[in-house]
Amino acid sequence: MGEVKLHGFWASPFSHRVIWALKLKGVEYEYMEEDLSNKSQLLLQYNPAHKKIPVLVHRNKPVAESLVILEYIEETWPENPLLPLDACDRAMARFWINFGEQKNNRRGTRENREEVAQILKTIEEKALGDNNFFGGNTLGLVDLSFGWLPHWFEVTEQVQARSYWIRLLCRVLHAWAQNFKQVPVIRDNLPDPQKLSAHLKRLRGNLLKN
Ligand SMILES: N[C@@H](CCC(=O)N[C@@H](CS)C(=O)NCC(=O)O)C(=O)O
Repeated sequence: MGEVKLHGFWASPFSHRVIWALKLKGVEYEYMEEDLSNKSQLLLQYNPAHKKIPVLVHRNKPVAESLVILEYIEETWPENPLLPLDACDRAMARFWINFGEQKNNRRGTRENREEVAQILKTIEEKALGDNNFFGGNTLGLVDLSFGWLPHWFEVTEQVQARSYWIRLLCRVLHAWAQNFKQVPVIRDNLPDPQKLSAHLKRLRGNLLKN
């Protein structure tokens, strides 16, 4: 203990990406919950550019940004690989992670629902195809990077009182989401849906006020 620390926030899908990767690799770590309204001095020191969680600290050296952390974990603990061995397949995995991330960052903008649906359709048809997981039969970094979809997207949809339209529109992606949530490491490390829903409602309420 003490060698690996993770600064995170219980409701953050970005923290969860890192938690899942560490657990899948069997890496022991100490978890430091951050109060995002009163960030610790250590967090500010470790991530001075963004001042955001997650930050992984390994042997007293910080690594910030969830996708950068995932790559660091994969390089540092190569056992149970989360990226394909073939360089071309690895490049494709990184392409889809990048694609999803750019689209994920635009979720909060005025993009309408049809556009979001189009993005999800592209991911479903071009990246997932007939596979159980993005990497084939086992979970990999692409799955972890899209891991906000099954739980957070679902709870957000409920908070916004919309029907769960992805289930109807993207059946293959929906089936993937169910596979994903059944993997023990994922199933056992998801925030409580009721608590998350209350948290997202509060956030939405604050956003609507401003
Ligand atoms: N691109 C970053 C996003 C991290 C992020 O947005 N973290 C949020 C919590 S979900 C945060 O620390 N917010 C605090 C703030 O913005 O002050 C990543 O992938 O790590």
